[in-house]
Amino acid sequence: MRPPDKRPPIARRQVVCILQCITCISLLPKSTGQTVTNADFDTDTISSNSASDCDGWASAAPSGWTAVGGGVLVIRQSCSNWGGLSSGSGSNYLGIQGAGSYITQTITGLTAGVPYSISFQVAARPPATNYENQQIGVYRDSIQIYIGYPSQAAFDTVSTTFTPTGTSFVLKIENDSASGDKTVFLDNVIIALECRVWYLVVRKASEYRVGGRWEARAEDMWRYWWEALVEIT
Ligand SMILES: [Ca+2]
Repeated sequence: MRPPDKRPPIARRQVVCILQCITCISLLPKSTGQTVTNADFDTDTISSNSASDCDGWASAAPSGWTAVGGGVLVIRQSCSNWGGLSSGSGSNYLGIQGAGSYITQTITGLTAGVPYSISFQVAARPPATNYENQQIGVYRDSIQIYIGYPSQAAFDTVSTTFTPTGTSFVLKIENDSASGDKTVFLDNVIIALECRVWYLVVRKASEYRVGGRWEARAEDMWRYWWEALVEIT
């Protein structure tokens, strides 16, 4: 059943519609993603070309990132010395070896209070008999937004969402394993504005779906936009 019509007068609706359009136009272009410098860990060249000796920067950071813990290194795809995995994204991926080692990068240009997604490819160093329970954590400033045990068989793409409180934050990706020789692999870090406004509009419209029919009228869409924008701010 259609809910009571609580719409304000037409003049106010027109003003609201104009504000909605301005807001949407300002938000949607950013859905192409935020800049993450050297997100694919392919900026740096690994000097060695042998099949087994195919990593670099055991005590330094990859370009664009700060490394802490001394166990951060860039690894060539399919490097046998690190288990032979390949992410399939570019020439290299990152290895974070040793519990407590991590990388950071300041991400800028965000819109406070609006949800973003972060996705990345992740794996753990094989073989399982020696390197079980390798854990990776992702943090927005000091707040954990992802924790997981990556596969040792292949890279997987995982994602999570977060809502920044300002226009920038420090992204931290850490080896959160228990102590010991444990290594997590990382590649292809992508941060993008979530299309949550559209999602909420569709969800709110579906609330008025009765008997398989869409009861929402086109003229009601202004309200769904408004409610969606209010909900995310
Ligand atoms: Ca890569």
